[in-house]
Amino acid sequence: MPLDLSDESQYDRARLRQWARGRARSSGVDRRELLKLFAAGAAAGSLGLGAAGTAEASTTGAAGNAAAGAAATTAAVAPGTVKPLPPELFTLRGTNAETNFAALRGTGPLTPIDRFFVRNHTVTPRLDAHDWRLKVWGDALTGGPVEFSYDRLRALPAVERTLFIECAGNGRSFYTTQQGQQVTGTAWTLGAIGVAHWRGARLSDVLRLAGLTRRAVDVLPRGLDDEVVTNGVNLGHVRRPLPVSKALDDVILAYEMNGEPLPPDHGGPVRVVVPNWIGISSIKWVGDIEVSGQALYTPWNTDLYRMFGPDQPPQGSAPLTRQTLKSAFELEHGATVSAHRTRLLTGRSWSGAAPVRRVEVSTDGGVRWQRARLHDAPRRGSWVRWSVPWTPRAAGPTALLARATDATGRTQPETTPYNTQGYLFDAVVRHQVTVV
Ligand SMILES: Nc1nc2c(c(=O)[nH]1)N[C@H]1C(S)=C(S)[C@@H](COP(=O)(O)O)O[C@H]1N2
Ligand SMILES: [Mo]
Repeated sequence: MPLDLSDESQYDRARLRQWARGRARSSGVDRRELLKLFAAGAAAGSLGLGAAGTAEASTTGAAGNAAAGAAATTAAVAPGTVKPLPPELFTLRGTNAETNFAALRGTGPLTPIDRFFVRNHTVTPRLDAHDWRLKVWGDALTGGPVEFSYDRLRALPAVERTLFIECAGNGRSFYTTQQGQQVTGTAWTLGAIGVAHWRGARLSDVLRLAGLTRRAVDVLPRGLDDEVVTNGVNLGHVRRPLPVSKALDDVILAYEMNGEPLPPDHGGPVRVVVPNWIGISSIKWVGDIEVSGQALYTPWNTDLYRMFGPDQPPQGSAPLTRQTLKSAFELEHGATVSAHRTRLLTGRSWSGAAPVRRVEVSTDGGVRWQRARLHDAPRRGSWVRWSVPWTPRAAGPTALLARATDATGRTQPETTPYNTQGYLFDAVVRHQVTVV
């Protein structure tokens, strides 16, 4: 290997040098077009695709970004999903559907498919497993392309894991509502996460069968959903490179979710599942995987899914990888609760870094804290359910707060450092309720 790929910052610096010298390919998108997009974004005061842009930002024109709020134009965009999205279970945000946390109350550790959030850049494609092929190709293989049918993939040794998929922008709206900051992108509250039990083949097995060589640097899965067009520029199919180190470590090509064939909205017949990394890594409807001896660039690891802002390098942070630490109550925002009646407050906490170790809850706006009771054995990659009994006394508005600490020792902070696209929010959320 030319590089120590376990060192992500070294890896990224090497990529940036290649990019600057024009050696890295931008994989389908003309590099000058991409540079034009960056320039346009910078001129508009925010790097990256603006509110009318795409990816995390794409649907903001329709759903209203956090900054524009209710004043956003209401374009006629509705999620192009196959499954129904009833208002009790989901809040619609442009082409996306956010899980209502209150709808998880009483459900088990796995998110039922009927309430698992959907994040679509365009619309859910209908693909037939029998016609589906995965083509693995690229200059870091020993030979030409190798194809896998659905049956061939299912015949490989299967792995099963319970893992969350969480959008990098989950919690984004709180940059605005709690921190007073303007950010671009879909204004999620905390419901852009779901936990499922996945079954599939190891990506490492598929890559080895395809003739992976030691020259490999990047592995680029690409979706079969429509190409993404933003600001008149066609960005091509959704795709984001993985360093070969991660691709060989624990990545799954999943064909089952919660014991069912992978449903269309979640990438059926086959999607990538990248444990603990931001949702965009887990490419749905995967159709081909390029294995390259050079660093690869797409809009999803250059302009998007890096941190931009005053405290970041001009080209942005390194591409984002691991998810962060969060907690959410299984309760409507702005709920009304009765005084003098004891109720059980329930919620969930999770971390991309380590198992959750402790959850504390405050029912008085953050003055006093008590330990929540954990209902699951904490495991990395999943969440823990927790509860605390609460007897509200005084009538009036109050804020419920939940704060998790994970096994790295990290506790959710009071504020999250700003970045223009509102990624990786991890501060304690003030859940407003009214006692009557
Ligand atoms: N092909 C394809 N893969 C994709 C996407 C997409 O639009 N197209 N969205 C990504 C993003 S941003 C997220 S957060 C997750 C969402 O997965 P879900 O819709 O199953 O919840 O899928 C990722 N994979
Ligand atoms: Mo996402």
